[in-house]
Amino acid sequence: MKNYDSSQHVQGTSLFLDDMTPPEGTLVAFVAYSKVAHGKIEGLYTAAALGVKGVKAVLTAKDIPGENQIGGILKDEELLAHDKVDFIGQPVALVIAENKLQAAKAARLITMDISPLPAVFTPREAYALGSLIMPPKIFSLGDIVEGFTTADVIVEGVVESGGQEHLYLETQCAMAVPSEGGSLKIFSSTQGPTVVQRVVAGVLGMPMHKIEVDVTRLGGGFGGKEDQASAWAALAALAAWKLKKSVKLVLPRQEDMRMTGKRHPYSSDFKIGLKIDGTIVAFEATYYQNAGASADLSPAILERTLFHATNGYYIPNVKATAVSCKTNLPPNTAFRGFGGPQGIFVIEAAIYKAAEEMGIDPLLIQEKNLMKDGDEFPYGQIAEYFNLRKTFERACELYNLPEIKSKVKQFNRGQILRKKGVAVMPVCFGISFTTTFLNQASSLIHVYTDGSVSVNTAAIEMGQGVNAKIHNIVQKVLGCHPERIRIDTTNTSRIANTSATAASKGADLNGFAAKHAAEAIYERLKKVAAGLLGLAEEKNVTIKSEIVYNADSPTTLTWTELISKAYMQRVSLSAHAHHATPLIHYDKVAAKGRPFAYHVTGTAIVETTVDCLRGTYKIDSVKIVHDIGESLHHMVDLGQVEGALAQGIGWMTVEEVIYNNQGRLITDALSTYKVPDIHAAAQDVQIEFLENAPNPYGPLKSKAVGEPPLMYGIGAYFSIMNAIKAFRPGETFPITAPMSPERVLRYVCREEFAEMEQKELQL
Ligand code: MTE
Ligand code: LUZ
Ligand code: MOS
Repeated sequence: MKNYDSSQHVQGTSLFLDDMTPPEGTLVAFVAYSKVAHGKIEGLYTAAALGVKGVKAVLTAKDIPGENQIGGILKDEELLAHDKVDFIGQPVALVIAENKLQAAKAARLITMDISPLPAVFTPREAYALGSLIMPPKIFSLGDIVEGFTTADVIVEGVVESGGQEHLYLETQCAMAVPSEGGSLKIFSSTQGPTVVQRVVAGVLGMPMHKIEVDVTRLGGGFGGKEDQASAWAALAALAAWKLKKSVKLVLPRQEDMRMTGKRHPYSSDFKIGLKIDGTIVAFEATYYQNAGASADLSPAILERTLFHATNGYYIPNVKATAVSCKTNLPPNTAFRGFGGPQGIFVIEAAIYKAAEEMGIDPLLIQEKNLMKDGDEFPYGQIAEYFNLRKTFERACELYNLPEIKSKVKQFNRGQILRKKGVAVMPVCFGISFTTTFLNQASSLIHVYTDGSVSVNTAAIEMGQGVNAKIHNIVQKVLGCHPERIRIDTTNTSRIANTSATAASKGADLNGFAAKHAAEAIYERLKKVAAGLLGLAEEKNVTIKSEIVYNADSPTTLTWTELISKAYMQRVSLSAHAHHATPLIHYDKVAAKGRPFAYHVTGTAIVETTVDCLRGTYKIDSVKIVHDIGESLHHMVDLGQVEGALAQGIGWMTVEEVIYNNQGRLITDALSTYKVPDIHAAAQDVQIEFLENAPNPYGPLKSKAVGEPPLMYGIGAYFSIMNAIKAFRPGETFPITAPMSPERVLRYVCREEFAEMEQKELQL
């Protein structure tokens, strides 16, 4: 079984929040939300809802005892709108009833008088109106003006990338259980238990120590629950506090899709300058981020876009400007890659367009400019244990790129209506929270007198296998049998001040913390064992498979005896440890430093076939060489690379978040929002982990895995584009993602569509 909890999952015995048996008399909450994208609330009518059988209360902003505020980076987001609404789906009132049906019915009966205000939905419109989340941020290296004067070729263009729905299988949910003295225990489907604790404490005007947040596991988060789980927990908590009853809130799928933010759509301008030999001498880009109605994590996401403006290429002169634009849409939020994919898509598009202009293969430009160890990023960090070029060369050799390309050419010569494309996608992703202080974690380990072990950390299990990894680490250190070790729920009373499980740092940070705690206990056990064995010192004592060894010879002392003796000798069998990523620092004003512990790199080769009559396509194969350091768990890491790849292909090719001109989400169900299914997935996925690449900055020499492989999906975009260009030689196309079948059809049948549009206009 690949995961720590796989066998429970397949037996259906794993507990997700909505499966837990709620305390007797638990009430159910439903949210009433704005149907207008921007406007002033003139009236809010709740009488009809209160008349529904079983309804206990309807709560509004007026009922909040503390601050009506859930913003993290900026305090700009109300829990319940009090006089103005800023997007369709914004919570305005909360209905609490005995059961779901009553609550849902009552929520529908709440009506609002809202006088509309002008609304804006695209980032460039918002920018023109001066509607910004914060002032623009600029990154620069070298001299951009001077850089362009040395270029032989200069290409400019526009790149559009779309949003993406997280579509975690478990929708947003929380349950609040009141306890003694006004304190509350909150069960929440959150990646950030401390975020929830802080927000709930703020909303209720209580100290954080009265709020205990507990998380068993998530049915997926993908960033959507890094900052956006707190509203639902705070609403459940508000109701529980008010009514002195347990309250559960589970968003139905459609409401989750309507009310929560997604990956940020970006609209970007680029200008790239190159020497005739393909050397990039200057790169300039401006990113307009569609932040939605409040800041959420947008400023940090924007910053990560800047960090990834040059992907893994060395460019001596760079100017990257990023603008977070405030629009009347749900606040967009963290999504696997956190702004990195949006930045990487732009530089890859610039390289693609430059290659088109120069009449060469983009591969030549990519290859020419790949960074190597010792090169400097625009933000001042030096590449170390980088391996990007190694993965690139290895991928080209292992998968025989020249042969792949010649087969594609041959196929295209022999076919009229079907064309193949191939693209190479190098990826470089910085590992650490760019907000330096978040790079800390702690762990609390108890060994009980029977020899069983309980491990607590800040890590949230959301399917990514962080528990399996931490389990492996602790087992390796302690030397007991794996079955003895239990990873406990993530709980703010046991582990305080947690950073969200995000930025791919879950296993890194918590793995290190757990390792430190386990080592502290192990050192004490060695001392006890040395005493029991009559050895002068504990230096040569080890524990392997529950047997105590002296030097390399087994003794008769076993794990359970040792634990029991240690307890009798009054030696502590518990340890708490803290880990803070060493060496990292970042000066936000100078925009220089060493923000990342290290980088994850890799290269994918993506082959696709386009049906040029129908606009449909297939991802034939994705062949990857990926740097994982020394893997903490081979199966889990393979699963992460495959999953991230599927999600990246989805973002780039099939998934399309569409709002109408009133700001209403029209892709608010699985019938209208297409996610990659088995047909969209690559038919052949091959993954090799780079060999002999120990990473001294990761636990047990590993590298983080969660987010970086998503960006291999960008290769699918350019691969399909290449197939289209084989059908329409000599033509160029705008770079707009997703490359949906509809868009492919428009590209391959350009004249036909132009004609139809002309006819429609005449009608
Ligand atoms: N894998 C699964 N199955 N479910 C998820 O929700 N989230 C991704 C990634 N892989 C996710 C996942 C995201 S956005 C991140 S940041 C990392 O997992 C977080 O976990 P880690 O830091 O432990 O890798
Ligand atoms: N969250 C965050 C993240 O707060 N800072 C980050 O740098 C980050 N990176 C990726 C995903 N979540
Ligand atoms: Mo992941 S976007 O860092 O939760």
